[in-house]
Amino acid sequence: ASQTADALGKGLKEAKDALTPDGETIPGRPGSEPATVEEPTEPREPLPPKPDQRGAETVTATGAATEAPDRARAQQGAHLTTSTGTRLRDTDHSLKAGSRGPTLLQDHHLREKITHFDHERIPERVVHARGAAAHGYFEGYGTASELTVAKFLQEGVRTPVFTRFSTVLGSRGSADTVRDTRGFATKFYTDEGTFDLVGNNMPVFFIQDGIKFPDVIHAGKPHPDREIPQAQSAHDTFWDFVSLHTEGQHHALWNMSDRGIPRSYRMMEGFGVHTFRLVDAEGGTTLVKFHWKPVLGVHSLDWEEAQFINGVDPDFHRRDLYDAIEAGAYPQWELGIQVFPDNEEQQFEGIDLLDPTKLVPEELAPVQAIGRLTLDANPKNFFAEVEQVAFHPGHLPPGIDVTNDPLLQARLFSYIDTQLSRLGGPNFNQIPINRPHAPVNDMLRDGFHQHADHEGVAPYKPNSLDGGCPFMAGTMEATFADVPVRVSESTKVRENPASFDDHFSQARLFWLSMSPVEKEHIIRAYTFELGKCYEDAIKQRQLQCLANIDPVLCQEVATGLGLPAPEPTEPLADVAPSPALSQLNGTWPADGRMIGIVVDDTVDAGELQSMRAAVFGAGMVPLVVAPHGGEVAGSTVQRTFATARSVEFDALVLAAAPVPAPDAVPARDAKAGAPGGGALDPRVSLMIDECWRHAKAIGAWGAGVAALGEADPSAATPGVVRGDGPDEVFAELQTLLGQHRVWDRFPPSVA
Ligand code: HDD
Repeated sequence: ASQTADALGKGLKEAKDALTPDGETIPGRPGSEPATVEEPTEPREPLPPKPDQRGAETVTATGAATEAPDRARAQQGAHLTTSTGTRLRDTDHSLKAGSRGPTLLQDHHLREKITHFDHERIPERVVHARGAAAHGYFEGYGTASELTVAKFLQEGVRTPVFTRFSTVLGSRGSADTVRDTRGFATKFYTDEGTFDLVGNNMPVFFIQDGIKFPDVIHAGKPHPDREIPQAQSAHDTFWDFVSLHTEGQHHALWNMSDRGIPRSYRMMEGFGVHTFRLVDAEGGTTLVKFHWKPVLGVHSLDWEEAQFINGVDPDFHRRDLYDAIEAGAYPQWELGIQVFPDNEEQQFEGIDLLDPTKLVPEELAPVQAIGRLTLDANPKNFFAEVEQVAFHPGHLPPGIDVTNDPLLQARLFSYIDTQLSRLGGPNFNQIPINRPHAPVNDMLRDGFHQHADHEGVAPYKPNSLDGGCPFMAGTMEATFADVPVRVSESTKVRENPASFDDHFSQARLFWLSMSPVEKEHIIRAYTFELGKCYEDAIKQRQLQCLANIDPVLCQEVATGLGLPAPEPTEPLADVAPSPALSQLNGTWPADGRMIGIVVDDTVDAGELQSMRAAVFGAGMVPLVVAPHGGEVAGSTVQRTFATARSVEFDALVLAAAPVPAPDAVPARDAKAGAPGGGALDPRVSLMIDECWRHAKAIGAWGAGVAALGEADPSAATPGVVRGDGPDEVFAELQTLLGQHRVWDRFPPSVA
């Protein structure tokens, strides 16, 4: 409690530092000194990383041994040097023939500095270009031990990991909260070789065969002539493709649902999508689908809110992940598997397990937890780690294998190939973030960016000159062994099995599984996206697809577009809903949520302290929002009315009803003469209005109740809490936050 109280007196940064799960204060950055205005002039060693950061593990290029920590550091010594270690006296002036003369070609430092800068950028990923990542660890529960020999899944085994989250369509500099699928890729540095689980936050994909990947991505990316729109599917080429290529309809429906706009990377599910094969100690096999279940639950933004955020804070998800980890609110997921028998049909309850446009409802095959992922450290260097990390679905440890899913098969080719141009050659697994933690002896040699200094003369097998080394593993040792799966068909064909022709039944299953609120959001999303298309023919073709999914969905979207709703062209599938697909089915921890507290200079210091203490005590972050910076009632102000926007907060608390000071703020902030202009500062009424529209909990006590009265005359509005004091108000807000949003504020228009 005293640590919390201490933290209350400090700014946001320090306050967050205090928010470790066990309540301990994180010490300041070791070796750092308080920031000074002057640039230090005395040479000194580089500062170590901040406490919340950790770089790639310092194993050697071949993973064989650990380097001495000092040798592994990128910056050494106190002095500026050339890249070859010669100390420099001046880096501000090029070498010239006289102070007004031309620059001399012999200035090596100038040329080295500029040349390196000119080549600082590498090609961004062709998909998933924008992302954020964190280090952490995975602990196996041992519950999968009977199904797989994979050691990292055994009970209590702890494996370092690096997880990168991403959007799919946008460029590296695009915004975080666009409507899109999110990548969820985890690199497990296991003792038996690296395992990459390269999944998404949706369990199905747009295409059934990887040969169509360039088609779907060309359709989703900006138009090739003007390169707009950026990072979104709300345009003609995307809807042209998915309305013609109807196997994409199920995934498109997931994108139009709230899953397309997650509240946070920390609050997303992850899916391996494909069916994988586990191999046990006797060589027996089982088919599985991987699931990541977030401890914080699955939550989403409101679409209008997501659009605002793209302008107000395009780095919203990246910031949220880094801030939470820095504050000690470490995000966690459980890894789970759905288990199916590995028989010749590769079907389960009539669902084709090799078709990546299909999911298996959890009601038919429950997700069984097999381990836990914790992300507990931020990257030290974004480029070195997040940009250069290279995942590959074929990076598999003993005990996990692929299936014949034709999408997965094409991926097995694509991911090495793309790194050749993105990371500039075949040695990308020697980049520190990609280095395996298992010993490596691979007989791969030379090539661009070779960092390993290989010994011996015989990188071939068989050899006698290097004593026969490296040797093949014996039958009793853990190796990656190809499962002798019978290949059922031996004729070469370019075709899919007939079961792949069902494109609508699971889209209907997803639709029917949604709650009324979620259905309404889906209708709005389609109406928005198709409303952004120019071609009526494309809108009509997509409406035809919606008719084959559900007539209500089709009719509602058609009404919004002002177009007739077509009749279905095939019978509606008779499917049972899967309640597990709905996000609105429980209460969840609210760790790391942001609570905006609106104050002014009239606020009671003790009450404000109580509210902040209550928010901290619940593992959330209070942000004091005031008319001016500095301090109010002894508390540091984290946001002013000029810098705060409602979208940053999960709930808003009013401790005051700030009145505009006509002389102190520009006329339009004083709302003077505006229609309906009142006594409340218009920036505060906007915050309240937006929080209300976005179904966020709003609380007020004391003078703050008057602010609510003006913006929301209906005392009965759900999720609007009026109380006598801060504790009472916060207790109710906490309950509301457990359900994420107050959706019952707006009765949905569909059943
Ligand atoms: Fe892919 C990146 C996920 C199908 C080709 N993909 C990439 C990333 C994720 C996924 C999360 C980013 C990894 C990172 O953070 O670096 N991709 C998927 C999922 C798919 C899928 C879940 C279907 C189930 N992908 C897919 C196909 C192909 C590719 C069918 C090609 C045939 N994907 C790539 C790529 C990328 C990539 C071009 C771009 C950058 C990279 O690989 O390293 O190779």
